[in-house]
Amino acid sequence: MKKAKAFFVFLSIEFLFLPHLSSQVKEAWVARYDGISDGIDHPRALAEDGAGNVYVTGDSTRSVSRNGYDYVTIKYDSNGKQAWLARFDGGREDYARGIAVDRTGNVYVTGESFFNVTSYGSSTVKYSSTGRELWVNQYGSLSSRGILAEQSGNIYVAGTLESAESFEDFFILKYSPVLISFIRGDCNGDGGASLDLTDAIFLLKYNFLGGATPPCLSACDANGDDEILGQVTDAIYILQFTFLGGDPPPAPYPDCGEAADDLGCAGYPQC
Ligand SMILES: [Ca+2]
Ligand SMILES: [Ca+2]
Ligand SMILES: [Ca+2]
Repeated sequence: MKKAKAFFVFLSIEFLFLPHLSSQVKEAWVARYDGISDGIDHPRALAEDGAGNVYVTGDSTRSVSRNGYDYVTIKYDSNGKQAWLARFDGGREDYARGIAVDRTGNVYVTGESFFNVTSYGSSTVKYSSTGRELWVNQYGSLSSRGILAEQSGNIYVAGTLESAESFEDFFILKYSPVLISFIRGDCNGDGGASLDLTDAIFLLKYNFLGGATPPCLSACDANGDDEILGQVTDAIYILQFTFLGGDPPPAPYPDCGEAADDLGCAGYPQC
């Protein structure tokens, strides 16, 4: 009987404290995504970037008949407003399972894909900070479950690897960025000492007037944000540096140096 009384007192005290505990948080915002034709949409993983933005990825049907899944990845700003949305369709079924964000806001998503009727594996996708797909890498017989982005640019994917010998195993796959040597900002490829008006013009012509393709797209990324297409920001960056005392391009500049090549560099003969 004593025990029963003590238990009742304990419950009463708990009850008294519950309202205080539940008032410690408030709903700041909610966001909802309903995909194609009110289809089936399942979030699977979350990440944040330290700047208040939050990222979610998951599976989303891609047709009116609700057959076939793609990855859907969404960035929300600190107010819960959608900043961008990217779908990945590897051709068949794609189920997202993990997401990570690196220090410059690039986003990595991994999951499972069916390559054809009988074979499957992981598909890992890198998006720029504005949600543009930069690359896709696939690995057979791997069912990805999580992903980690290291500050240095390395990516780790963890999942289950299936094989005839050992059935199903823990598996970690490390991706390292492909490094190339170039001078940032030298869009026309005539050398870092010649980073000038002509580089900005070369880039603007390429982007907006059907001009020649730069020899090294990564060199045109003067502000180093992994974006050049359809933008004026890199040309403005070059002009501000050249004429208005703006900041120099981030490394590699002014000397040749190695950096990740996410944009495509056919060749940079100056280095
Ligand atoms: Ca839906
Ligand atoms: Ca130049
Ligand atoms: Ca850029």
